[in-house]
Amino acid sequence: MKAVVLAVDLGAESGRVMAAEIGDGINLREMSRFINKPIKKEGHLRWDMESLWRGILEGFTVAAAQYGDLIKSISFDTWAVDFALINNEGELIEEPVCYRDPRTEGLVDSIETEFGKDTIWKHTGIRNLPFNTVFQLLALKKSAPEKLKQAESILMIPDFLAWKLCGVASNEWTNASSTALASPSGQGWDLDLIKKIGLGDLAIFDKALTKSGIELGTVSADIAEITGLKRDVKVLTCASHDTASAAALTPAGAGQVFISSGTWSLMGMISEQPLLSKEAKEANLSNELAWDGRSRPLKNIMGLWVLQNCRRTWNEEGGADWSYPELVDVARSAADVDLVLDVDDAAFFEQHSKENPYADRVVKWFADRGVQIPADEGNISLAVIKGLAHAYANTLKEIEKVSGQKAQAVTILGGGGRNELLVEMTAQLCDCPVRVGAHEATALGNAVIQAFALDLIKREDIAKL
Ligand code: LFR
Repeated sequence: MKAVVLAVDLGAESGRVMAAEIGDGINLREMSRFINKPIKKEGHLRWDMESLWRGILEGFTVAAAQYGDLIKSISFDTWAVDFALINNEGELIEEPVCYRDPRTEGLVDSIETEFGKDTIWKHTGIRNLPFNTVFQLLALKKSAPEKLKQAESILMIPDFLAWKLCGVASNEWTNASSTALASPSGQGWDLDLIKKIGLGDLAIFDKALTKSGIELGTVSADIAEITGLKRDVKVLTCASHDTASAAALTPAGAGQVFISSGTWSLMGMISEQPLLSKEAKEANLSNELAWDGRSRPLKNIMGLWVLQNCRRTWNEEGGADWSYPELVDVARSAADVDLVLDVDDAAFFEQHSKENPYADRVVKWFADRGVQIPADEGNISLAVIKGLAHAYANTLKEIEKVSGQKAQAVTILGGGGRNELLVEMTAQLCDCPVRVGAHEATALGNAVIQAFALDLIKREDIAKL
């Protein structure tokens, strides 16, 4: 083993600190794993940053005890679009709000009416998804403009965690590209757009963006003391948007389509240029940035979120204890129906709640279309998994059309690859080979970019992992 890098990888359901042992290949070992559960606080659904930070420090402590001097660097990747605002005293202005909070309701319509339907797309290559940072900032401007005025930095969640670890405030470019406020080719914040939509008087956009694989600083004295990490451990940027870290593992070559399948399913490709045609816009593709500055056109599909929340209905309300493999087993023996569940229906965006139980929404979706499905775990799970596989196959057709390229293969990266029924159904529906890539793709991509930045692996080896 030549060295160890620590990949902190937070997803919407759980977070983990992984130690990546770098030798001839890369081995990931879990140092800590913790639940991520947003909490309702001061009127909004917020990420519980304190409890996440505790889980992260626990992982650092375990890793420091196990690997000592071998640890060379740390980097963070998380979901995108959410942010922390920091004032000029270096304080957090408020706990970051979760993108599933309904605060942006109605804002897409009002921005489209005032500035035209395609303004944001034309500037950024990003589609108008209501949870995007741009709409969250506009919501905050309406409800608490003083908070925005006080802010000196906007830090996306991984930027914020890196800042807590080394004191350096930066805006890593893959995550910045998800805000719908930056140019699609990595040149930085789009100040014309920012001015046009009324956010131009803010101090938060005066920093240049930071590339992936750059050294920000080293671990602070306080954290070194608490965890046992050495002071000279570097804090690096990886592709801090989790999907961009996973997409770094897309096999090289033309026609390679990835699905980063976790809470969301992000289906897309790596492209030399952003895809900005009318067809790309109509297919609702967003041109986010890849770690190396190329483009990462992709589509958001609601993903395993739907199954995760059905499971919450059964486990939290019904007192059951279903695991995902058990749900796949009962789905296999359920009766099939002809109608395909639209997993992207807006009814499925908000998380499960006692008042609006999630599994019931699936049954209702069918009932609204004249089909009664049995309201048991097997039938509902089957409907969800089948609906997701159909969403993948339909999106593949759109990607092929927009890119003008026949897909050579689809690689399912992330936890979704463990769901054998989903993989089988996807393979049946897609007109090209479907393969399963790394299950821990977001953490692995994070580690690989660190290893590349430290000169421990070659660029051409990244796509082979
Ligand atoms: C996946 C992901 C998606 C992004 C969504 C919200 O974890 O990062 O790429 O659209 O979360 O941030």
